[in-house]
Parts: sequence; C-alpha cells; structure tokens
Amino acid sequence: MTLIVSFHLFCTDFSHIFPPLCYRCQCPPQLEGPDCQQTRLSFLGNGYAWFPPIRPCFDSHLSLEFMTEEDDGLLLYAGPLATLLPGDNEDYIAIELIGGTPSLKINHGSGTLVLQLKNVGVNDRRWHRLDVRSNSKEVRLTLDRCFSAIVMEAEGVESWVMTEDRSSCEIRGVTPNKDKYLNVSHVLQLGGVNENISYEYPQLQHKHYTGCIRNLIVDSKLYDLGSPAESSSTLPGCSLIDNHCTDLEQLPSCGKQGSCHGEWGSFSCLCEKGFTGSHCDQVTPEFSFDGRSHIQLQLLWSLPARQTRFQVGVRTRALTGVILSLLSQDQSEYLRLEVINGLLAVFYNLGDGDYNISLPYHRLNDGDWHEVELDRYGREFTLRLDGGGGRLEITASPGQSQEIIIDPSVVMLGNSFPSGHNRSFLGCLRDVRFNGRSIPLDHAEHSEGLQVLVASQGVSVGCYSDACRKHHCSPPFVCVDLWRQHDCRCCKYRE
Ligand SMILES: [Ca+2]
Repeated sequence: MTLIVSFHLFCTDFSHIFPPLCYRCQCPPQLEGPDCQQTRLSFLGNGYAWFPPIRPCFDSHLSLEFMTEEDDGLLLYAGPLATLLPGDNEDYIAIELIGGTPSLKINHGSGTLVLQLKNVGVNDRRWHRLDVRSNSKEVRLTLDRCFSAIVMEAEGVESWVMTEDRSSCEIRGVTPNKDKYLNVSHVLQLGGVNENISYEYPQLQHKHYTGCIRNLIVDSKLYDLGSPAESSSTLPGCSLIDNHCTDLEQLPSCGKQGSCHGEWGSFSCLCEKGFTGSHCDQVTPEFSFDGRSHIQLQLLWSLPARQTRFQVGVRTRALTGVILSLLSQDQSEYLRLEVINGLLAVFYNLGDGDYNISLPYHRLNDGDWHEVELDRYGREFTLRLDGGGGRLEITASPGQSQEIIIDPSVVMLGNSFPSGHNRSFLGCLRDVRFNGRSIPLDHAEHSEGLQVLVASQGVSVGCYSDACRKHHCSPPFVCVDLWRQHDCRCCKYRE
C-alpha cells in the first residue's frame, strides 16, 4: 500500500484491528482534511489571512462555507494590491456579506459583474455554503446548494414533469465586455484584507470579517488554512462554536476514535469510520456476504427526497456487486451504489432517465477495507473513497430531476430489489451509516427501534478468510493469507 506523507500526518499502528491494512492515518485535532489539512479558520473582525493565488481555470468552481452573526463582512478577495498603472490587470474576485446577504463581485478585466442574492439572511450562526461557478463570461453564485429552491417534481418516468424556481438561492450573470478569464496572480486574502499597505481597495464595501470560514475548495483543491503566508487576528478552528468541545467542565469525551463537532449551543461526536458508540470506542462488527445474499431493511424514519447520504466500509475481491439499492414508492425511480469492474459507481433514475457516475482511477476490489461514501444533494452526486480529496472523489450532476421518494420498506444492502444472485455482493460490509444514522445489520444489536430487518440471507458475522486452509505450499514456502487470496512465500508474513 502507499502512504501519502504530508507534513501534518501521523500514522498509527492499528494492526490489531485492521489486519492486513496495518496502518491508518490519524490527523491531530483541528486537522480534518483528507490529507490532514486544517479546514477551518476564525476571523476576529479586524484581521485577514493570506493564501496562495487561486489560479482559476477556464471552467472554474470555487466553494466555501462560513458562519457568522454579523450582517456585513468580507469573506474573500483576490485582486490588485496597488493602484493600477496603465497596462495592469483590473481583474479581481470578492465575496462580501452586505446586510446579511452574500454578494459576489467579479471582474475579468473589462468591468465588474455584481451578483447579489435577494431576501436571504445568512447571519444566523449556522454554516452556509457558497458556490461560485464560472464558465468563460458566465458566472453563477449559489447559496446552500440551492436547497431552498422550490421544486415541483411529479413521480414516475413516463409522466416526468418538473419545474424549479431557483431565484431564492442562485443568481447568474455575464461579465461585461470582451474579457473572458479571471487573471489574478495576487495572494488570496481570506476573511479580510491587509490594510497596512497604501492601497485602499476601492472595489470593496467591507474589509474585514467576524466569524468562521471552512472548506475553501478551488477546482477540487482543498486549501490548507493552517499555514497562511501572513495573517492577523485569526484563530485555528471555529471560535464561535469550539468552546462546546473544549470546555473541560463538560467535556464531551468523544474518545480517541471520535472527533467533537461543535454547533451553536451544542456538540456532537463523529466517530471515525469503523468505530461506533457514544464514546466511539466500539469497533463496528463486520458482516460477510456470500454472493447469494442480501439484507432488506425497513427504515422507520423519514427519508428526505432531495438528499441522500450513505457511508459504508467495503472489503471485496469481486469485480461487481450491489452495495446499496433504493427504490421509489412506485418503483419507477431508483438509486444503486455498486462495484462495477472493480470501481465504485452510482446508477440512478430520479425521474428523467438513467444516469451513472463512476469514480475512475482507484479500484476498490483489492481485498483491503475501503471507506465508501455517497452524498447526494438534489441532482448533484459525490462519490468518495477512503475519505476523498483529489482523485479519490468525484462530483457530477448529469441529470435534471432532483427528488426520489424512497420506499422505506425496501432498503437493500448487498443486492438490488428483488434480490437476484447475479447482482449480489461478495465480500464484507461494516459500519453502515444512512443520512448520518448508524444502521446495525443484525437482530442482536440494539437498534433503537429505528429500523426493522425484513429479510437477511447469506450474511454472517465476521469477515473470515480461509485462503490458506484450501491451499498448501511446498516447504520451505509457507502460505500467507492475503484475505481470500493466498501467496506462497519463503518467510512468514510480518516476521
Ligand atoms: Ca423524481
């Protein structure tokens, strides 16, 4: 296996829990990115932080999340740092909060486009997300993935009808005149600008910010907010909410395998994958699917039509198999997470036809445990492998429909509905989480009455391998069990 070594990364021996994947990467607290980047930064109202230039592509996507109580502030600015001389680029991008409303100013070199949402209040101490997508002169600003859009979507493929009003959450425009690209080679200034220079920033209405910013991503690259080139009045993490996690009097002991997530007035423990329990100290049980198997669940809680989040640990050597299958109540719409040709893929029809998205480059049928995630917000799907980041994740939205009214009585794991051997998953699953809830896979586990195991076939506890019981090696070679695959070697494994 390959270990990506980054500056912040620590490796811990987990060989007693995860043979033969002996090492897992553990990030120190506050460093939560896939490669242990610091993802969150607090701004105290008169500061700023400098990061490497954004260098947007022709077709570009910038996103960030923020939380504040204030009506006004500057979230981001990249552009001139000195009064323009003849021949200088006037290009810049700025994201401000003006009267509690997000506002984007973008200049490709020949005039400024201003996009301001109307009648939204984001100064409510909750996390909000902004997406800026630009394709040449066309620019789009989206708030909170447009979850507040008014969607009218009829169920059923034949009678597909859909209307959508995105005016409350999205605004589009075209940059003026001839210039098509954002040419900025200046530093990215986050949460404010440095005013200890002679430049007055005439583009900006606000020059500082009080609140938190997290998950700044430009063209799939997550910025490490832990190492600004220059900064003032910033703190790591999110000072508005972190006190719920650091207050020693009422410390929420999320344990070594858990991380505490503060929210306004409360906290929650998020267990590392493979662990569960209120202190994240229990190893989740593993279940073996024999290839002629399935688990059918009935979920007794409501499933939103426009959002699906699913996580599971997967170990397999099979080329194909269904991990999760969901159906709409009239069975015309579906969503299936599968291993296909060794790759992770989602197949779906949300009403306007069949689509699929797969994660290229990384095969997951190599016999190691892999953490698999599906995140769907409306028509936008994200697949993530082993924590995601870079080539380990993909986001796409090829269709138009956004809703599936999931039948909660036919949630299938390890097969599709109705079950058939040709689609059955062969391998092991563990730590299933659906929309943030843990889903126990056997009767014995305490399930809080939130789901009913309707049927289970060909599924057993554990994730055994008897590769060396079936195969013998001639001395001096000894058989090494590589999990359902063996190798004859001249010395014992790990001696
Ligand atoms: Ca639909």
